[in-house]
Amino acid sequence: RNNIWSMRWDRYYDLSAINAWLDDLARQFPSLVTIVSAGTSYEGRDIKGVKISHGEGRRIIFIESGIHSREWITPSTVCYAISQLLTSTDPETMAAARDFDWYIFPVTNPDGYVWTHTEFRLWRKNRRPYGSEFGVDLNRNWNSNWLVRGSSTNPSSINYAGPGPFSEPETKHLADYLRPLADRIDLYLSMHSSGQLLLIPFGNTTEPLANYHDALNIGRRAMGALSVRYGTPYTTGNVAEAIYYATGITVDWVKEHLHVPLVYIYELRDRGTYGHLLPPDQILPTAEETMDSFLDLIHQARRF
Ligand code: ING
Ligand code: ZN
Repeated sequence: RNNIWSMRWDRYYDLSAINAWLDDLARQFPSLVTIVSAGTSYEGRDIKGVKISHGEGRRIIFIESGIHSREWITPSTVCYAISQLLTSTDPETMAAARDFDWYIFPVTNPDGYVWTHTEFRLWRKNRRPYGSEFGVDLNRNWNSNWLVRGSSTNPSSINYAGPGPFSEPETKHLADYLRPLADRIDLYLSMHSSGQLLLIPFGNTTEPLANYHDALNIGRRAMGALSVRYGTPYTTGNVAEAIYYATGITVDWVKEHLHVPLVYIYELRDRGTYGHLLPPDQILPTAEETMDSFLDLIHQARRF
């Protein structure tokens, strides 16, 4: 049987290895780790996550990753964060683990993730068939300005938004899972790659949301903390401003419907040299610097 130390940070893992590791954690840390599920994917796979809690009912930090299956660095990075929350002896990390209920879902698009390991490394969408095509862009399928911008009605597009908002089991079930938690979520993170960006909703407009300036300042400071270890530069800004307009995205729905105070998209390493094919020797540094920024975000969220 494996344990928390059996996951290494110099290689990528497939879905069954990640899920087995999560199950092992629940056995190894029964008082801290609960296996949670955001339901079932189109092909019937469990959307597995962990809850790390030192006592029920604390404020929540929610991390969703792997909604785009080819962005392999995101599950690796959040698995590293899980390992740190459970084993670190750094006082700040221990306090962050102790003071919040952490919900972390490393692979929210399990069918796509399996496909990237077995058939096509650069698959982004889920695997539901539409006509002769496959897959909906799960980061265009949320019920917030669905299909308004940066989305396609064509199933062959990598940005196919689906036949309707929440048409896909992966997004619908995750939304259903989130709703009852909404009042307790302090910080929601949607993990993507690449580009080294920290993005703030909304994706359809550069009009600032109510707390935009606070969110921007908090994000900028956290990216300062991220860059300390290896000098990795990040740009912080509004989604629509920083990259391109897109709607039906997770974070817009979380902000608009759940009113979570702090909501960010991470676009992890790199800035185009390798893109989604980030070499395994960058997993550990990416994960370490990202964890540094999580701790800084939390430090600020406590005061927010
Ligand atoms: N980027 C995300 C995408 O869905 C995003 C996040 C959304 C960025 C909207 C900018 C605007 O396109 C990646 N890399 O998937
Ligand atoms: Zn993405």
